[in-house]
Amino acid sequence: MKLLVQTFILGVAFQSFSVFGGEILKNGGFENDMDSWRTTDWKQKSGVLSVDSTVASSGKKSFKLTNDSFEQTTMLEQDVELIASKKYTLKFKIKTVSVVPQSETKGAGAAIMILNAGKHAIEVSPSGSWKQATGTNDWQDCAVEFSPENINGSSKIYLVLRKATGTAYFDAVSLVCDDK
Ligand SMILES: [Ca+2]
Repeated sequence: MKLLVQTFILGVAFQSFSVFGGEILKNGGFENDMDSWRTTDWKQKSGVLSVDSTVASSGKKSFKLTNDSFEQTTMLEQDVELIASKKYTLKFKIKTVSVVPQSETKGAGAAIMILNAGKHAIEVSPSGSWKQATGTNDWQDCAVEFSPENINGSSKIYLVLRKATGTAYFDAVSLVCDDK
């Protein structure tokens, strides 16, 4: 009987941990190809996007976004559930090849953003929060903590190559809730 009770308590503790301390994203390393991700369907011009099995920071695959015109914005998305005022950590790896932003265009370049009800919760790249990566860089780490003030319904995370030519690779994308 004692053993049963202990097992039950351990089970409850583990469940709490997986809800509040666990990884929110699925397939953030793209080892299962497009599983849990989808191409963002919108009216603006899009470039080309695909799982890439020749370049990876971990495992064997990464995700590749390529634009050949400044008019293109290319995005991949996944649904995430965020709770207002909770603390989150977003981490990922990004590699860029000849990313050239359209001149005098706000938000041009490569980044990850999270939107809730169409509004930014966060956008970040190794250049900083609310900034985008450009140029040619081997794999760089990016990590940011954020806490959304208001949440209205479901949220989405996007890998973005916006109003810039060139190629951006993403891998090891992780979103964790830090609040216990
Ligand atoms: Ca990978």
